[in-house]
Amino acid sequence: MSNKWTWREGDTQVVRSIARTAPGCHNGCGVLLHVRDGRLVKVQGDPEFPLNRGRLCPRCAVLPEVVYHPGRLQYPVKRAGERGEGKWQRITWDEALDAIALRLEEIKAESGAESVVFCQGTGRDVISYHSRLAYSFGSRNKLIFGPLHGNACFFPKVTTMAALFGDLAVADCAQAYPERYDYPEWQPPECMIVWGNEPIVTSPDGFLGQWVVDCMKQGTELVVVDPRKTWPAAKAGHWLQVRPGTDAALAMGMLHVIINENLYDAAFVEQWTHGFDELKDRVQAYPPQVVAEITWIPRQQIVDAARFYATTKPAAIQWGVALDHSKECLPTLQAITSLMAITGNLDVPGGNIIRGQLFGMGHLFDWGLDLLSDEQKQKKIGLGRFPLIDWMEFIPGEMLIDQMLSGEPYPIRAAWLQSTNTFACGVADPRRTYDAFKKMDLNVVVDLFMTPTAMAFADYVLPAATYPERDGVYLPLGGVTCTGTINKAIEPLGECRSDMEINLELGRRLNPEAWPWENVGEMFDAMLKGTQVTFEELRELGYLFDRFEYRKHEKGQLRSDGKPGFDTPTGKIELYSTVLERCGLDPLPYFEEPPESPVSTPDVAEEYPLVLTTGARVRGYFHSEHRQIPSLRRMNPDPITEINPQTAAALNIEDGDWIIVENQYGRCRQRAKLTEGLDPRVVSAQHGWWFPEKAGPEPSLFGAWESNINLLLPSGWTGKSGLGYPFKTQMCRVRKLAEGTG
Ligand SMILES: Nc1nc2c(c(=O)[nH]1)N[C@H]1C(S)=C(S)[C@@H](COP(=O)(O)OP(=O)(O)OC[C@H]3O[C@@H](n4cnc5c(=O)[nH]c(N)nc54)[C@H](O)[C@@H]3O)O[C@H]1N2
Ligand SMILES: Nc1nc2c(c(=O)[nH]1)N[C@H]1C(S)=C(S)[C@@H](COP(=O)(O)OP(=O)(O)OC[C@H]3O[C@@H](n4cnc5c(=O)[nH]c(N)nc54)[C@H](O)[C@@H]3O)O[C@H]1N2
Ligand SMILES: [Mo]
Repeated sequence: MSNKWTWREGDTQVVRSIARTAPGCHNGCGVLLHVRDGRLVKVQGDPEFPLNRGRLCPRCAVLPEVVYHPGRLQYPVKRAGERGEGKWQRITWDEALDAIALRLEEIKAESGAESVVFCQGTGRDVISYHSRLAYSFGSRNKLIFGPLHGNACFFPKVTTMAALFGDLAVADCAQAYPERYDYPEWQPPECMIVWGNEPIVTSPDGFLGQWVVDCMKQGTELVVVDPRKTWPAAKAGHWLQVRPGTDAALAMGMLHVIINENLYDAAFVEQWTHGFDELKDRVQAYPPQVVAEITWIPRQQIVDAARFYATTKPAAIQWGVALDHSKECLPTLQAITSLMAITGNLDVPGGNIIRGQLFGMGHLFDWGLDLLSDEQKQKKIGLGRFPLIDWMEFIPGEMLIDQMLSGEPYPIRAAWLQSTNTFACGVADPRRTYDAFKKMDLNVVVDLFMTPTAMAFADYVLPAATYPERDGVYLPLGGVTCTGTINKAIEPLGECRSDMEINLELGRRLNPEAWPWENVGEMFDAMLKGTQVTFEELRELGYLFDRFEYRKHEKGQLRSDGKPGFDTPTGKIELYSTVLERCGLDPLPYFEEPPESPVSTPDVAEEYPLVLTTGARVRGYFHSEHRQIPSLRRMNPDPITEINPQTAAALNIEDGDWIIVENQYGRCRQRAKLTEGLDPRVVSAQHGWWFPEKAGPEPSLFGAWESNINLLLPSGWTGKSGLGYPFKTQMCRVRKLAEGTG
């Protein structure tokens, strides 16, 4: 890099950093933080950071508005009235941490460490420290990465790929090299399927959507599978407008075409895959005509897209959370992985590249696991219930809520909620979650703002620092192999502290031996142990890319025994999965109707005729965050449900009308947005809505009961594998909200 990490420009100090959390984001984009008189005045994309090359999302660009928002929590508080009354007493950090540690120790002495659960929402920067806090306390009951229900964010993909080929693959946009598109061996995908994903808006799991646009400029043609006409869908050579929840059928139909028309890579299949004949037999049940009826996609479009993907080399698949958001998502992900494999697009330039050393992610989500005794490890909720995910260092959220309510097989008594707005966003069936957390003896929330979750449940609320207010280690999420430092640019507001500092301070009180570091700097050195640089050295370097190569499977770089092949029991990519078979699951992919749909429950569909997909992300918000940030709120002032004009007209709904979206589980209020880009039989509703401007105390909870689409999503629908949850496949009806009612 040309400059050091900080320098002066006139009256401005510029600090080079990596955008992570807080506030929420999945990624690490290089930023230049401009500071004048100790105040953050401007954020720019860092043109020299290889991943984003100077570009930023609007949420990053308005960072000063978040940092200096008058609603920021600035002091630790303790509940002074009843839970939900909104009465708080300011206390010092020492008082707060001492009291929390004492109470946690009491609960541990009475009921065991496992009776305390550590919750975190989607993959934010706090993951490693949160994990270590749980383990060092003695509890393996930990939720990280995503929604509380059903392991339905990113990790289903990690698990499926680990089972089928022992590693993690991502679409190759040259993100593995600092030279990026200039790296001589890289070539752009000629075809990219964007499947159940809107990368331009979401940049999910460390994959930046701008890379798709960069590739398009270099000739990549898109195939987009999405019920909504998104920007990539509008630009795609093939847009497959799938019925929500039927992606597995589509993938099976594409496999049918590719296999029966001999468009697969026969040499690759022969040498590197296991179970092709069984897969071939299985896909015979999915001829394009049958799949067209299931998915609502015209037959010829399915055939054309399958042929295009199979005959265009190289071809990549970039997939999103919509595929995880069905009841049993494993077979969908399995069928799509099979598409990558039989076309020979895995581990090659411009295809889906394999990260290598999947378990190198270690520190990210299991830091400190070695601190747990074997006995405590065995007490993890759900162990043995879903054998495929036993190795995952998080618990099935659904089972947690059950256990919080029932106390069986052992009581859950306290929750540490760090970086999750569980109640307003992360769960299906918020009523049940509300009851469960109200039962706890102790709830601690660490957040930036007073959220509905903090208001409803917290006994203590601790104020977290945003990323410009602190140092940190950037560990990549997903397939990127670049590490760097987050560099503090300004002093924290009030008494805010970084999550890292909070966990170090509390950890020290609970288990000093597990937190031997004098300060966070020493702790970061320990985090970076595997990289052979210290935190300060890395800060000077700016970033560090792992060595990355293509065709690792040919060179024996994917298996611990050093032999060519893949890290699976057969040494090959398992189209027929022996791992799933051993777990009591179907070894081959298949399609299953969503639990409620016009096909599986025609009686429900009679009353609630519209298919409801929820939570398609919007640019200005990260889940339930940012509703209080004026320039972001202006981009999307109200909760939106998208409806086809034809459907709306029949219901006398006009663009901008307030409507009720409802089904047998619940209802909420959103605003209609009419769009031709949606099938008349489908509606798409935003998630994560609450209103920071409304009253906080119960019963309002910042209006979190009013427009919360998750009230329409039932609990109890985890599938056999434990992967997936039907966030995107419900049924509903909509009606116009009469003036003055609600
Ligand atoms: N209906 C529906 N529901 C969904 C989804 C959907 O598609 N449809 N998607 C689901 C998915 S995939 C996910 S991942 C979950 C996400 O669910 P959550 O992760 O619970 O998302 P948020 O509601 O944004 O909660 C994050 C909270 O943490 C705070 N925060 C942000 N960054 C930090 C930080 O670094 N430190 C601390 N201490 N606090 C921080 C924010 O202010 C916010 O209050 O939602 C799920 N819910
Ligand atoms: N701006 C912003 N970015 C975010 C987030 C955020 O809240 N805001 N959240 C982060 C998190 S935790 C996650 S998990 C990622 C998720 O990011 P994405 O994977 O992009 O997920 P979504 O936006 O939920 O949905 C992507 C697309 O899937 C489509 N879709 C809906 N139902 C179906 C279906 O059944 N099948 C198919 N094929 N497509 C369907 C939607 O119309 C949408 O266009 O984004 C991350 N990035
Ligand atoms: Mo997520």
